[in-house]
Amino acid sequence: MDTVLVEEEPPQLGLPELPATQAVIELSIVVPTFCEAENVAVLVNKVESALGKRRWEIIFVDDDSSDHTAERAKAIAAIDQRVRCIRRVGRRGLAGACIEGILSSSAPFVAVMDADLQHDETLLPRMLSRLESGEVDLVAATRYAGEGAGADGLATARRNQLSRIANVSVQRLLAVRLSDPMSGFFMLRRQVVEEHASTLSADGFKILLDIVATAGPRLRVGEEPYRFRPRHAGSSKFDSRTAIEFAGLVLSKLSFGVCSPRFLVYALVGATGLGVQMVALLGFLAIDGDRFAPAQLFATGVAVTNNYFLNNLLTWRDRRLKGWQMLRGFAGFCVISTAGAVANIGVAEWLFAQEPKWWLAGLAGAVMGGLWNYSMSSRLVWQSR
Ligand SMILES: Nc1nc2c(ncn2[C@@H]2O[C@H](COP(=O)(O)OP(=O)(O)O)[C@@H](O)[C@H]2O)c(=O)[nH]1
Ligand SMILES: [Mg+2]
Repeated sequence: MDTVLVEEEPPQLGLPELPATQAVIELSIVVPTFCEAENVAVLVNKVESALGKRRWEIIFVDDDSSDHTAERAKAIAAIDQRVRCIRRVGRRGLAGACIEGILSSSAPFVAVMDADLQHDETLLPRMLSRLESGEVDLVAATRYAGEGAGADGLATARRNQLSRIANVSVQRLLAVRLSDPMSGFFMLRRQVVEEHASTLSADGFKILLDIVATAGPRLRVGEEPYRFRPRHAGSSKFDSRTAIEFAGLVLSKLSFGVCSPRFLVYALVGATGLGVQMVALLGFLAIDGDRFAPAQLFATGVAVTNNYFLNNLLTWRDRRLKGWQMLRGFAGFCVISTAGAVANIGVAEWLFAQEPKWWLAGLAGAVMGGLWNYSMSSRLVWQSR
């Protein structure tokens, strides 16, 4: 297929590069895994057949899968030096796993592909040749354009529909000129990720979209069509949180990175908290209509509880607290939220004294309280950045 974006000058990414021909390993294939024990050995065999005598390696990045995927991968690595496995403990996330795998590589070119054999490994040599020719910086495999392309391997008709809707919105909103920006199968010059690593989002499922949107129009992108196959063994990890994260990534890119995808999920949880608070307030007042202060206290308590458990379930899913840690986290969250409420009231009162506009003071207080709660909970309760 033709190159989608062609720039006159190759991009100057600023880091010295070893000529690709001198590299010990020509291509690193990064494979994020979560419960893919039955697939890893089959994938290694298929890649071996596809790449023949090319100098390649596979890096499995496993998030401590309960089905012992990492053990299986390491058993292969023990007898095949082309295979490595990074086992991440206490963390979850497809995009973060891919970034970590890519950054652990020293090959000039890196591919990202799924472990479940949905991606056609026979495309790898052609993708590599296109990168080696210097014609493009990134080749994305596409299910939606070109001869032989097809997405029939998507698990359900609903997934297929969702994928197409997401594609169109991304192409319109972010001006990403890829026919399949949600593809999890692509190959690129490693330096592209080295250059942008600090601005890529570790949250979410859609690493290709993030790389292309972050690198901007200087990145020369090509596409290769393929037929997306049904999953070999195991089950998909796509769920509603993945969809929320995706919306978060798009909004984050639209806000030029000011709002992180995590913050947007947090804001969404905060909005549900507001609804819960109103319902709880109404309920209390319906029973005891004369006592507003205790009603408000009760409703706030319900909202804080709602927010804590939803944040633990969604916003910080990758760092989810369980058992005693969850209860300790709840206590911490209550303290932080109380301090946040004090900050909220303090800022609102101060602003109202300067400029007596109730909506401005109220909004500023709420923003202040929200930002405080987010940054403190992030650091102290879930201990992420
Ligand atoms: N390391 C890591 N890999 C993941 C995670 N979620 C999904 N994966 C892997 O990412 C790839 C794509 O996931 P999959 O469930 O097949 O998504 P789908 O093809 O969109 O249904 C597979 O190899 C999964 O094992 C995660 O949280 N961490
Ligand atoms: Mg899959």
